[in-house]
Amino acid sequence: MPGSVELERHDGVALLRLTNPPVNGLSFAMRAALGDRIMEVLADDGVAAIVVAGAGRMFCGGADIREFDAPPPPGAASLPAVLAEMEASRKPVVAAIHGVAAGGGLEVALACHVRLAVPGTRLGLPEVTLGIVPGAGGTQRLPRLIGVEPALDVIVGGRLLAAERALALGIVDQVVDGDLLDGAIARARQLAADGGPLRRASLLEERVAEARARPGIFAAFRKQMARRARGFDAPYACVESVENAVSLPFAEGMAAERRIFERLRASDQSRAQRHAFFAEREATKIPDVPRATPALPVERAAIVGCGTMGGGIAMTFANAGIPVTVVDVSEEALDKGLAVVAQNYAATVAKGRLSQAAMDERLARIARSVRYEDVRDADIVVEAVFERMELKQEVFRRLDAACKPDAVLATNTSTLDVDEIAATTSRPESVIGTHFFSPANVMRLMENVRGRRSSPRTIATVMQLAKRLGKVGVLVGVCDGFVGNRLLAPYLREAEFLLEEGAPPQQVDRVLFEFGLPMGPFQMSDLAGNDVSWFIRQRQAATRPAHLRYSPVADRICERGRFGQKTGAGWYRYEPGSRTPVPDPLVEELIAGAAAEAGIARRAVGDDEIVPRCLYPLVNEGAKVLDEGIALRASDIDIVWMHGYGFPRYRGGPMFWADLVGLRTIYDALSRLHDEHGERLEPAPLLKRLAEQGKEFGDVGS
Ligand code: 3H9
Repeated sequence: MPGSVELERHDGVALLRLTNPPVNGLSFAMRAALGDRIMEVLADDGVAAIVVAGAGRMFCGGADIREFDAPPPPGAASLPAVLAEMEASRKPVVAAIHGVAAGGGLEVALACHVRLAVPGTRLGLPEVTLGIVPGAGGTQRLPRLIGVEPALDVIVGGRLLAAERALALGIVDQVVDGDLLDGAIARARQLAADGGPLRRASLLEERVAEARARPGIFAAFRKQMARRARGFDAPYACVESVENAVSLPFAEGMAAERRIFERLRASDQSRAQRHAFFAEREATKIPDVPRATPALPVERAAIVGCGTMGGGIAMTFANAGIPVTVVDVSEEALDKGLAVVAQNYAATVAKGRLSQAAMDERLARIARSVRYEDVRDADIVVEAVFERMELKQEVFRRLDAACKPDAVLATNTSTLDVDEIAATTSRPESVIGTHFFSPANVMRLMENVRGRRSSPRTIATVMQLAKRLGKVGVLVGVCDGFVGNRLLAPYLREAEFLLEEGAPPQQVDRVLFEFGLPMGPFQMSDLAGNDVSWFIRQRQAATRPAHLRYSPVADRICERGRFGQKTGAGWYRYEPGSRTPVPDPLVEELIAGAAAEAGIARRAVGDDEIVPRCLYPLVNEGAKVLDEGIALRASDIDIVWMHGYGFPRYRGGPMFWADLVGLRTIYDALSRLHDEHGERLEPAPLLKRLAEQGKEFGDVGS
């Protein structure tokens, strides 16, 4: 990314425009240009005041993240130093902000003396989401400007705030309704004419002095963020840096911020989180479905099936402002399903995260019907009935008859063959999978499954829809389990084998939780419901190769009606009304019995065996999925697992994590497991190839 700073003169006011499309990223070239321009206008007697603005769509999206993979080039302009010059200027400097001011972009604005923004602008310091701390004074100037606790919220939260919120907090001085540049130039000129003292954030001591008198605030904040920040380094580093703003003079706080920034920039966590950022954007690019492909504008939607998934998907549409009709076989089924929807909304209202008015509006967008004719106007219909092929095919036959000709017909199947479903319609080109994850109104992943005949228009429609629904859409191909559940299968399988070999469920769960997953495999199954996978296993039983090892423990648990939390027992026991898993001797007995039948000698399993044993086979499956073209790129698999299964973002998803571990290490370990356990753990050809060539999954296709 190059980058320049254009200079325009407006009768004594210098307008500096950050110019580096698409987001005016602060590349090294841009920082140097900004430094040069500041020096130029400060030395120019014809300039009495300065306005800093952004060209094109926004003010500035922050540092150019692509340059973070290497240390700064020798002699690179230091942004903090440039901003120090600018802030120290005796000529007033006004920031004219539109679009977005994020990260380094907001830090540029914080070093100006006055900040103006137009309505609709979003501002914030999202560095924490990239595994770093703000590195150009954000952690030192913001607490001085708005107070320590609000600054912690902004910096550790990492979200972009609306201009009005930023005004209320004191981040911007004014939200301008008229022409931004005219307003900013007039304000700058006025400030120069007044000749009064300029407000420099670095010199504001009142807020930090006040915080110094309340030393407990940082410990309290750390405690409050602990659950959300588990495993992440950056949120803690952000708190440390803000704490420095309180305990150190400005210059020392700045020096410490830089050291922390550099340490984190070079860390694996930050590399992983930057990978996640770009992976999310890559996932929207489909080589044979270019951006310009016409998509069907979705103005009305329909859902078939009002169970947990159907209700959650209906909420997703309603939340995005799209009217939706839910169809089910009976009024009773609709009553039951929609009562759950209403309860979910009410719980959000009770937590203060949604207003009653907004809840009413959303509920009003959800219509109900027992007649397929009522989906006639829908631009997209999402089928979310029970996971059985004949049932889904019947639904699609009826949809084919009822829907308007250009409607997209989507199935929420998590494992079934989309092509077989499409084949029952007269319009397979309009059929596609949209696999939502439970709870559908919360989980961000939408695994869009492209059938053999899905048309570019159908694909473009669901990919654009994902964005509109606030989801991350990933396009995958048809196979059993698609990307997400296909990789889940070997992970769960090896976890269950480890039980037979001697590890109790709570040990496996603990180690994988400590790795960073939201919960281990057995707690996850108990939460999701063990009956779902039991049903799938029954379907697969006929085709399961008889010579491969199979653990019957999960089936035996289900045979006893232990479907998980919802039945009060599964892999664990649950006290009534509690979600806390309690180890159950009965499960231990079932495991020991199965091991004895299979002649498996039980032993103490080391904690250090568990991650390789469960996750290397998952990565191996990922290599197969990639090789088969089911996933377009390794980073798409990462997205599926980060957003669908909670794979920790600070590890960048399973494939990026594998690259960090080293494919040679994984290949060698799998080869040993293959020798010990047989064919199911044979390293995938792609993994072997990459390991031998010293390459990474990230190199595939690039
Ligand atoms: C920082 O500032 C450190 C400082 O504290 C210290 C410095 C010393 N760099 O998201 P979009 C690309 S750290 C490089 O679709 P939108 C993006 O990959 C930075 N590239 O647009 C995409 O490329 P492509 C802190 C970037 O309008 C294209 O631009 N800042 C950067 O939906 C369009 O992106 C952040 O964390 C970047 N900084 O949203 C903000 N940003 O077309 C990160 C974007 O090839 N950025 N690209 O796929 C964002 O959150 C959004 O991009 C933004 C615009 C809200 C700005």
